[in-house]
Amino acid sequence: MVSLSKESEELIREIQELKEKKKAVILAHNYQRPEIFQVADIQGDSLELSRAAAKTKAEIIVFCGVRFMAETASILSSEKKILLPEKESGCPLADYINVEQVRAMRKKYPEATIVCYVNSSADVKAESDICCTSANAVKVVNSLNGAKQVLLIPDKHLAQYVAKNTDKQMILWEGNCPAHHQLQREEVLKMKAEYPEAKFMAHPECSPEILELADCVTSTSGMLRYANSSSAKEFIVGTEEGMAYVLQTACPEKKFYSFANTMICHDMKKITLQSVKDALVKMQYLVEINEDIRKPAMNCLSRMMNIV
Ligand code: CIZ
Repeated sequence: MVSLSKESEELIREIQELKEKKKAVILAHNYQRPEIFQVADIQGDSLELSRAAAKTKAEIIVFCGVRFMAETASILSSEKKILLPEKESGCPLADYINVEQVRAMRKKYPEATIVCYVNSSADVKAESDICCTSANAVKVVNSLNGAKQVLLIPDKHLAQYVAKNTDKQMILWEGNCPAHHQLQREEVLKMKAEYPEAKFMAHPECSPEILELADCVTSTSGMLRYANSSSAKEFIVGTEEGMAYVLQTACPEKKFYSFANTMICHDMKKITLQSVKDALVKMQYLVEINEDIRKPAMNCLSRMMNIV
């Protein structure tokens, strides 16, 4: 479906050869550029990819995603070499909170259980009690028997969404994903007017005003399941624009409309075929987590993985 230049085709061939020679695997997040999927062994959301990283026998993993995702893979598989093709591929949402701020919040709310969204740095995970993803946030919070107060960091909108689906008292943190946060109600209403038969799927990182317009609020993996099982033929995709390509490939007989001008994660798009090739040739950029952070961060992730 994706049309490739001669140069891209050549890069794809070279990457396939390098991958085989070095016995590496390439993991690609759902928000990557379409041409990256041509070289990926596994594609999915951050949790699916980290699980795959922990399972693979390969010693080298090229993680086509953003830094916190490669860090999560490294926490779960410290014996493997995890390479992030672009050093500067970060996450503005993860940058909303640091370790000192988590410690200050723990002092302020000593009774609260701290749940950190997977979109957070390794050292923030190490300071938190349990992790969650957009696919399991409600389930994780509701599993916290005895916890009356829950501080969910760093995404305010995800915490607001969970608050609607739990009887626990949620404490919010002022963080957001710019690609989801900037979607405006008017843009959604315009799209709905243009495609009146379409179901609107929205990611829980969108604001409450957007979520109240949605037919389905879910993660990227949830969107794939919803689109696959729904009898609807058209869908408006309320998450990073790259997801429309993933959905279109999975359901070629249906139609998907994205907010291509608004919902772009520029950090995800930093990764190119050239940077993937360079990663394999130069073995760059190695993501390693110090043991004193890795162990508590691993506990935070394991607690989540034992629930879901
Ligand atoms: O957890 C992920 O991969 C993210 C950031 C989004 C999603 O819903 O898959």
